[in-house]
Amino acid sequence: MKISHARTRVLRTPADNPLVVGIPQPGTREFVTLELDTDEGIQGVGVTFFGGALTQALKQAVDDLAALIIGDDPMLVEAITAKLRRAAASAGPGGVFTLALSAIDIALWDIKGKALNQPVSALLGGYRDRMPTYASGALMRPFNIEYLAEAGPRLVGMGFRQMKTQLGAEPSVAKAVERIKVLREGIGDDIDLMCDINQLWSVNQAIDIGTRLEDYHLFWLEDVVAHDDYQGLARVADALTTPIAAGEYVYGIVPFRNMVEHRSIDIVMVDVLRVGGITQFRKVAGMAEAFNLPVVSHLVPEIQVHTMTAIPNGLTVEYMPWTLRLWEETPAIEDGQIVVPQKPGLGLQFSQDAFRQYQIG
Ligand code: SMN
Ligand code: MG
Repeated sequence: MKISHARTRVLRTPADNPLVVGIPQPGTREFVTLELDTDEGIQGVGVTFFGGALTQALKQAVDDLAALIIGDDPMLVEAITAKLRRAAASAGPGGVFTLALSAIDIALWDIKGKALNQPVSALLGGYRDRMPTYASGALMRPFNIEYLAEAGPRLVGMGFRQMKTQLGAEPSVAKAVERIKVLREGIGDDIDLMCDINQLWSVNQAIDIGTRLEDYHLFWLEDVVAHDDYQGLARVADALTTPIAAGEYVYGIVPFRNMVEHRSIDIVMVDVLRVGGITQFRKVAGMAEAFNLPVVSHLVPEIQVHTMTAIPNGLTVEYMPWTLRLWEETPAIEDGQIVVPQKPGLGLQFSQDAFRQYQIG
């Protein structure tokens, strides 16, 4: 089998989240999609984003990389990605290059699954056919406390057993603690509650506020300080009983080595686009396993359901619905668990309606 053709598009969608009810969500998000064809009629699909103002450049990067692999055997994923790394030279290892590479890597795994008639989850290891997932993007930092009091129980009513909120913009420590108190009281003690700081605290703030939050039994505190302050993060992880999660902001696999070596994190969060695709995700998962650490996924649940259910140390899949409208059908959620589609490959097909409605390039 040979790669025969690549087609990329830029889609601009509304920046909403169906898990948010009754709050206007202005703005848009942009995604780059990839359809990678082979001479045997099998097509692989991929997606990438985080391009910001460089989204057109990201599309171009996917086009330029894909042009280099026309004629290559799509089953040889490591050989292809190694070739693309060499070709990109010093445009890597992070940033637009890696985001573009990830779209190609994801499409190659989709092709491999379709060619071998197996879901990608099974190809990668096949540990289970479903796993816990948590509602994300629904209890955000700008939303007021009255909204949190309503929205937390509403997510429980929708069947979620886990959910994530955010802190980091409150005018006082007391206001930060109050938000978590209200949420915990609303959802009860049996629901897992995570909290994302998105790098907004200093080490001292993280230890101070984190200590005061211990009573509310958070499932994890995420990205409490700057993502590359591995030693600072380790001080926080050491000071708190609450598990510390991080990893979504780093590019490639090497920063994970630094985080686990410094004992900066208790939970390894992997963004499949920033890490370099499915191929690199597996390597980080293995590294985490060697350190007895669980792995959690970041964004694109429809893709991460495969990476996460393949591994023995997967903890929970982030159910952030941003990309779901790009596809005809996405993985089911049953009893708070995300279910692996049993179709070959990723089990995903781009929605032609989404292309018609949202394509801008
Ligand atoms: C997040 C980061 C980037 C984009 C969307 C959401 C957030 C998360 O940190 O963990 O979901
Ligand atoms: Mg996060």
